[in-house]
Amino acid sequence: MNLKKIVYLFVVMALAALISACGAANGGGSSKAIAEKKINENLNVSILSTDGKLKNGDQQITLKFTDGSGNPVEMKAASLNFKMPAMGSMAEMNDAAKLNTTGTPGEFSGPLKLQMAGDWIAQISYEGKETGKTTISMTAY
Ligand SMILES: [Cu+2]
Repeated sequence: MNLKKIVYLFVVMALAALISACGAANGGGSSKAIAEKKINENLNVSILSTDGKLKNGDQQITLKFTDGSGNPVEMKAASLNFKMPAMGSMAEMNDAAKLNTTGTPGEFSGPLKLQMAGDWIAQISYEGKETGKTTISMTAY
């Protein structure tokens, strides 16, 4: 290995360390988008998790509101419930995320426990400069 290669490797490693440090500073929270929806020209909502997947069982989930340019949109309150309509003899299921505000405006995060894998309807409500409700169809694995 020549010196150039060693310097190059060092720079790559330093960058990798920097990127992972930024990730950790992000509240150690959920950071990969699972689903996104454009509510209107000025408002988008996205659902994020630590690994970018919606899972059967326990997980940490984040709800994030942004404007058309990707900047945070502050909300006073928001909720996220996962509903599975009744299927045959199985009654309707509802699993709500226990969301809290985070250090980031327009971002709410908390634990979620889904009872089963399969298709769920994410029911989102929000209160802020705009107030409303929306749904996103999602699949848990
Ligand atoms: Cu079910």
